[in-house]
Amino acid sequence: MAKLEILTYPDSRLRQVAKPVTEFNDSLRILSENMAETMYAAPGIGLAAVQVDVPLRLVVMDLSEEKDQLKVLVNPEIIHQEGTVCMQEGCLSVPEIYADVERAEKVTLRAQDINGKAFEIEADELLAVCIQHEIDHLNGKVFVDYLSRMKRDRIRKKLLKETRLAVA
Ligand code: GNR
Ligand code: NI
Repeated sequence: MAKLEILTYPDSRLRQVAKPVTEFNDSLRILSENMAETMYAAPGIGLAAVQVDVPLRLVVMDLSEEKDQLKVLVNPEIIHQEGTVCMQEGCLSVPEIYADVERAEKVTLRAQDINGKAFEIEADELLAVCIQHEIDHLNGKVFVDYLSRMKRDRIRKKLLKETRLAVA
């Protein structure tokens, strides 16, 4: 297993629109294992392949307390949604920034597992929010896109400055 580098906003590679996974092979398995290791180490509750610069429709997630319930979502799609909620979100690609975002309250997700077998999940609360947050990443979208231009600009400048300091 290997830990992967997580891209930081405003890296333009976070804007990649991920392509559907068509081959359920060992390289997909290895990628999902490495993404899980990266997510657990961060630590985070979800990670989309676009965040590690792999433009494929692949997400790992684990919202369990014990961190022993990994979900691998391949080609995830929301097939039903209802209601609205506002929840404070964070993102491993936007370190140490938290802001309220409005999302659907309940979603039905259709996805494939690591072997290509289709399944559905009905989700609410944090799981529903996390699913929408991860699918946004697969479409090149980051949660700060929902904030005002002023807030987004402030976040962009802060993170650019931190990245420059890290490189120097
Ligand atoms: O670890 C994460 N926590 C989180 C909290 C509230 C709403 C969404 C998230 S997802 C985030 C990990 C991440 O950046 N996934 O893309
Ligand atoms: Ni994120």
